[in-house]
Amino acid sequence: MIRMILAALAVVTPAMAMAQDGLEIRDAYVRSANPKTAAAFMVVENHGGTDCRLTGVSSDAAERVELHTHAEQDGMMKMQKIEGGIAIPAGGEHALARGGDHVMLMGLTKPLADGDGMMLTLDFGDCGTQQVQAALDNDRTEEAAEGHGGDGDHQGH
Ligand SMILES: [Cu+2]
Repeated sequence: MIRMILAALAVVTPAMAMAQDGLEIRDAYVRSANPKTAAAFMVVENHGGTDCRLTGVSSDAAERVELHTHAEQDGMMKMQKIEGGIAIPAGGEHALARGGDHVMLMGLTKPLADGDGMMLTLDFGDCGTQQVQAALDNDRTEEAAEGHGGDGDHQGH
């Protein structure tokens, strides 16, 4: 019996190790100000030697999932859809953070309560897909993304 369990573990482990190679998602969480929409934030790290691009996100938690960013239009910050995806350079990282890039979930299949989780599937094209669990946390402040000195940060001031 024990031998069978060990054999099963040996089969599963290599696949798990591979998933850790290259892209890593951390600090994923969701905010939702109303029962119909939510936004997800996270930091994507690329530990691999290949440039990757986040081309889309899917989730069972909403009817429509889009990549959005904030851009200034006529002196006002407005959300707009990102065309062409988000580049995650080899050895670099990109923060999806409040006031910037985010995953927009429209048409929530059910309203979210604090702590409710959802599964997001991130499509990185040739770099494969990554799944991440994100929970609703409307009280979260942006301290985890502090020191955002990346070059993905283009505020026009
Ligand atoms: Cu949005």
